Amino acid sequence: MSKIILFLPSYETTSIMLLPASILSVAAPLVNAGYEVKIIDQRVNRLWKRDLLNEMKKEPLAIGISTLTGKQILNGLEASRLIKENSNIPVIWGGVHPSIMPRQTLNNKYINYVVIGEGEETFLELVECIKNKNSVKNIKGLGYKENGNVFINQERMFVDLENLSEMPYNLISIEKYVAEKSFATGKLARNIAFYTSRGCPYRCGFCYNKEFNKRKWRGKSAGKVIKEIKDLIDGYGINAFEIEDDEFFVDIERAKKIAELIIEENLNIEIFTSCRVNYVINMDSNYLKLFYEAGFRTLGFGVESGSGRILDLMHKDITIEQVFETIKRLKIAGINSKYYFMAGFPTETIKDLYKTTDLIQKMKKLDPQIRIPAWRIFTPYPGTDLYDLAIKEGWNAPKKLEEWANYDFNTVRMPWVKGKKERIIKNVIFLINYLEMGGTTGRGVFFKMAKIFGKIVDWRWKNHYFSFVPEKYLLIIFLKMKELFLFGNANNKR
Ligand code: B12
Ligand code: SF4
Repeated sequence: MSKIILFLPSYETTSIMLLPASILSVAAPLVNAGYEVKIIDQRVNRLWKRDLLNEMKKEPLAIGISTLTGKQILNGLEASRLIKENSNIPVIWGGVHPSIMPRQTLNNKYINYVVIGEGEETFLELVECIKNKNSVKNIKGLGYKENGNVFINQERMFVDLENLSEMPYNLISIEKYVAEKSFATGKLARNIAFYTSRGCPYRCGFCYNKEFNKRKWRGKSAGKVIKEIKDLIDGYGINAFEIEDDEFFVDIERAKKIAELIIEENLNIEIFTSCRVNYVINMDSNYLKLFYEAGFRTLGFGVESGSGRILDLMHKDITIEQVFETIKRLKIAGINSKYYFMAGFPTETIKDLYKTTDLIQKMKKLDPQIRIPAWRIFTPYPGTDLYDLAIKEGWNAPKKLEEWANYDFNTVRMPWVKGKKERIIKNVIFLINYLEMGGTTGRGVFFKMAKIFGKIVDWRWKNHYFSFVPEKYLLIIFLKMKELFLFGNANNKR
């Protein structure tokens, strides 16, 4: 039986251990076609080097590596170098980053092929060609090198999600990816990442979707989604699902049908997924009640900025009024909500930043229970509209694959984020994290101490006084102590 290795590099930016969905999806059709697939997930395998070298001795046909933009690139390159220094096995890169930057990726000497876009069909065809020593020039969705030249073949159409093979969970130790807490409620549960659709029709200027998914949303049917949920319940005792779709609610009738079937079949599960505020304002109370009953206990929303100008710049296509209305409606429905923000957009002024902090304050006033998980730093990912604007505003885009390794959401690296602006952003990020740890809303002795700081935070928020935060250092010590006492074992938290 021919062998294929699939490698998922670690990203080091988080403690979350989500299912390695990218490589599992690519593995599924290979398994069906009779290939032996070995998955090495560097995030959960400290002995990955030993395992990779051992598997390479069994002469696999090819090794596939999956990467997003960011740290995974560096780790993926380390693995690729190891492979090339010890063998002639073809190295194939796939995933969001190589798909958007195929030429730059192929310019790296350790990489032979790039699979552009969804990998299920392309990778299988490539592996068959490698096995039979056939030409790859007609494989749609593939980039390759020949005589030192890079070639990019014709584009591939999207795969039909309805006909995709089941995820081959038997290739991994699934327990490594089951969290002990429901991501929707934080209660004890068996939580797993889950996917029901791909793509999104919106056009947010910082998002990969426009380039990667061409604004085309594709969803599995409600019946298929329910079958897959039931398989996870029956097979692995899962009762909490973190739906990681780009946008679950695009086809509202499908979403409604899924909710109805969950209730009808009495599945008794909890669900977290993302949504858009403009969807909620089109859902009446019956709709929201239905989703609550089906177990949708938390919804996540990208709001990004409190400045209308910045929202327009990024084509977010939402309004601040919709944000307030969403908070009110979800509060009544009993559904928790999280709102994600970003800072450091090109042309963003300090006034714009204050509009965002003002908005956060108003939102928290409307419902103190809402969560603001983070104020992330804007990063110009390749293939996005704001990427071009960032270059116009003076940012030097990476010229080589490895230079992209430093790009994630958490680092201030844009030339316009400096001086007072940088101080404000960094301090607000810190203060948001503090508020999120229950600083002003919790109970107990630590929280009482936190309340004193909470008052200062409130004052800062009201007066836009963020550029100098000396008590930050006291808070850091305090939070470290609190973490030590209260969250000593907190794994899988986000
Ligand atoms: C879950 C998730 C995470 C998880 C884990 C991701 C993981 N690798 O397991 C966590 C929360 C850790 C995470 C972290 C980050 N994420 Co994230 N994440 C997602 C999310 C929601 C789902 C990813 C997923 O599993 N999709 C399902 C699978 C089936 O799709 P896929 O991965 O694209 O795989 C298909 C193809 O790409 C291809 N393919 C993929 N790999 C391979 C390999 C081979 C060999 C082949 C042939 C094909 C192939 O075939 C697959 C099947 O068709 C996506 C959005 C989305 N819905 O896809 C964002 C997304 C991937 N994340 C994104 C970002 C920006 C990040 C962060 C940088 C954010 C941060 N905190 O800094 C970090 C990056 C971590 C790092 N690299 O350092 C961006 C990526 C942009 C980019 N240019 O890379 C996305 C697209 C979100 C967005 N809207 O912009 N993320
Ligand atoms: S709504 Fe979300 S998934 Fe869709 S384009 Fe905007 S950020 Fe991307």
